[in-house]
Amino acid sequence: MKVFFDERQLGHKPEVYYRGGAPMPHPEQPERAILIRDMLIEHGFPIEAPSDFGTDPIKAVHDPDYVDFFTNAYERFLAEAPEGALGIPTRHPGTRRGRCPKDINGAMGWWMTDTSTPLTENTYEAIYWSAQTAISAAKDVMDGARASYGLSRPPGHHAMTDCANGFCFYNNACIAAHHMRGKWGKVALLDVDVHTGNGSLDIFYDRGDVFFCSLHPDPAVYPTFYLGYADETGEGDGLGASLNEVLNMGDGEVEVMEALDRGITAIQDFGAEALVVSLGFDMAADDPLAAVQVYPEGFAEMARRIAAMGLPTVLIQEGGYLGPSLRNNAEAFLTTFRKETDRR
Ligand code: SP5
Ligand code: ZN
Repeated sequence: MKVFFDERQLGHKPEVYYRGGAPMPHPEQPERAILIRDMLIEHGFPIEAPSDFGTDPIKAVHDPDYVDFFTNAYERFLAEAPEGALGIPTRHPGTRRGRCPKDINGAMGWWMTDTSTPLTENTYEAIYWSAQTAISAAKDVMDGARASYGLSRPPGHHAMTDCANGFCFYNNACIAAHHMRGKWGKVALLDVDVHTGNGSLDIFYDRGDVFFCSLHPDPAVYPTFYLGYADETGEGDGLGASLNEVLNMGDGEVEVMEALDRGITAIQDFGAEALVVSLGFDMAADDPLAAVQVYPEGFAEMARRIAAMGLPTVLIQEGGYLGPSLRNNAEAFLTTFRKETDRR
């Protein structure tokens, strides 16, 4: 199983995260990716640089103006920013009516719905190569690999067609899944990050060609609040092709595996020919954003159950934050997934 990764993804350096208004160090740090990469090198995984597919596959999922906004947004922000300012929006339109203004602060609020996606000096390079990493992993599987892993960072599953939120800018997993439609008629996206894949849900909500399933605690209780409820099952052509498996706060591995099995069954009933996994490790019991309790052996068991679906599979890294078990959880999932898929 190949691993795709590019050091330019490390250039996004968010400093501050506001939790309930309280500033704290931002959890989505470049060291997350370094830690996972180094663990994989120790296990002999081949690490490959992504190819450059340009912005067309990104714009196939996102508003082209949203994609282009980031190319020079930080420079525009810096040109007018007071000393010491952070690249975060301070006002939001609260509606999609109206227009994106020329003013950079107005534009930032137009394209971002929270304060967790700051613009930093090399944010564009990082999000561009994070997306290319995902597309490269998808291409590897389209070319015949049984499985491939895109070590994407910053993550993507909260990003919608035209807005960043929840540490996410470009929706890497959706970009990969849509790209894979070039080869397969029906693709599924399974999101096992502990947070709602609200961006992915929104992007594929009215599409019948991509099935989306996310496992996460009740969004009314555990952010992201606005999407991810059990009664959201898709609309139009996509009716029945979205599935929210809602967990309870503090759930253990028994409940998580039951939810995972329901998701897997739904994906099989849909008739998916290929699979993308939004792979977060923040279901860990000791994750800094912990909400449920999964341990390394639980991550290995998730890998076994997903691999047993027998589908061509692209794993895309989402969340999972620096804590005592991040390395062990990534190791358990990824070495197990490799073993189960190399066996064929
Ligand atoms: C990709 C990803 O994992 N994004 C995370 C977005 C987090 N959003 C808000 C989480 C709020 C967590 N509150 C945690 C309390 C832990 N004691
Ligand atoms: Zn997450």
